[in-house]
Amino acid sequence: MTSRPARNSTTWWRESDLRHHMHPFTDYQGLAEDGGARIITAAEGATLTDSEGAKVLDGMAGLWCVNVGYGRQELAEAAYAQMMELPYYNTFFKTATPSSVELAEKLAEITPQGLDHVFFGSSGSEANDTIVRAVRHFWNLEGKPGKKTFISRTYAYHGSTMASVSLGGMAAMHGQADLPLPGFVHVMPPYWYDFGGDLTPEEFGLQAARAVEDKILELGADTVAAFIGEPIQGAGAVIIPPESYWPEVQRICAKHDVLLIVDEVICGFGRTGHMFASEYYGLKPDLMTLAKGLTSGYLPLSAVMVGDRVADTLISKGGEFYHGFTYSGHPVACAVALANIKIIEDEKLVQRTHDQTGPHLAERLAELAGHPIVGEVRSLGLIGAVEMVKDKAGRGHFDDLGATGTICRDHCIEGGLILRAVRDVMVMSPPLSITTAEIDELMRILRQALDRTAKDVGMG
Ligand code: PXG
Repeated sequence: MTSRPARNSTTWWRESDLRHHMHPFTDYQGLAEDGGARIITAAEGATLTDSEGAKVLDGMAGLWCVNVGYGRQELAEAAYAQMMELPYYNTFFKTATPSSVELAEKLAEITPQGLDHVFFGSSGSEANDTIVRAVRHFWNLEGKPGKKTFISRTYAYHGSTMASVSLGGMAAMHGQADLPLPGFVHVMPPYWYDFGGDLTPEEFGLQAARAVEDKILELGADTVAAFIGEPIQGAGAVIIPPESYWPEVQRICAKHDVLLIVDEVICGFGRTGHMFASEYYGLKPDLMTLAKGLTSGYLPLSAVMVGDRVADTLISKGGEFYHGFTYSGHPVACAVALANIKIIEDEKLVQRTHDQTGPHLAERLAELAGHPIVGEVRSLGLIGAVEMVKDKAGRGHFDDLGATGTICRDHCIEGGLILRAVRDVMVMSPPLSITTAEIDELMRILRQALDRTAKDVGMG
């Protein structure tokens, strides 16, 4: 009989994890070959601790979500108090709970004007599925049942359920399940670095927006339900559109009576130095997706903000909306969201990101722009990216796209920093509570990782 390692030791967790746990977005054989998962046991501020006591700076705020940072007692207390009072009740069958009501009102207050109704779920994916259901129902009620197709973009990420992954523009995800579903199409993203050629960013922004109009005209506006976009494409590698892009997309959607859905799952709750990126880009969405920073990831919760036009029709003509989740409006998650928004407001985290930490990150990133392996740096607020390339002058990628990103990510981890690599782009999205000294530390480790990566690929 083989003896098993002591329970609750690193080896036991790793072995047991490999035996039973199927992780998201994971190559299971690869994980086993690497000796299993790193076990994260604790966190405070922007720093994680693993089961061997190693400290690591979390440059990703978990998965783009822990906006207020780890270790917030207020959030634990809000959850505890709500659990003692009422741990669960549903919002089906003409019932509500005080925290779900209060949160709906708060979200109507802080989101852009005209978004006054909320539908709750537990994840960004559920929220985007809800939007697909609501929008199709809306056009049926409007007497335009032909308007069913959703236009999105290559490299978009809107979730992992069948409808939300169809909205997304990730080829690898589509490939594994014969997706996208019918009725979901994709156009070029506003990614100047890759697709802009000789155009200026502003010229290219207009061209990328016109790709939306071309698609509407190709399909016929009477078949197009909505356009969906993240203000800044996060998981796509922090694609920050040229300033000309969003006003033109907004104009095109209005002209063809195509609903505009803005997915603020990553950008919302201060990430860009604005409470919502829609404020920065002057967007007036018909629907908005919220999750992640809504609770800073302390509990799962998402919200669809439904604009007046869609809400009025659903309410006045819709009858029963046959849609919902057991945990829609979960009272504990809503109580935590309220406490989380209070922290963001009380500590002026949005303003701090806008005035202090965001500009500091941008300045420090700019210092990396001259590095031989760096093609471009980009950021807005506390979301940023470093694009690594083989040919700096020609904006030319490495042949084995993604390999250099993996090397650099591993060097970051060795140095004590967690960043994500998307293709060969190092992306970052630290907690909004990060200090400028911690940003300096992040940059020190990243620069060292870039130096080592450049050497590894023969460019150092
Ligand atoms: N919309 C956007 C813009 C997202 O970034 C979702 C929707 C889906 O949310 P849920 O809660 O269903 O995961 C997301 C999620 C990555 C990564 O590797 C990004 C996300 C999720 C998982 C991994 O960058 N974003």
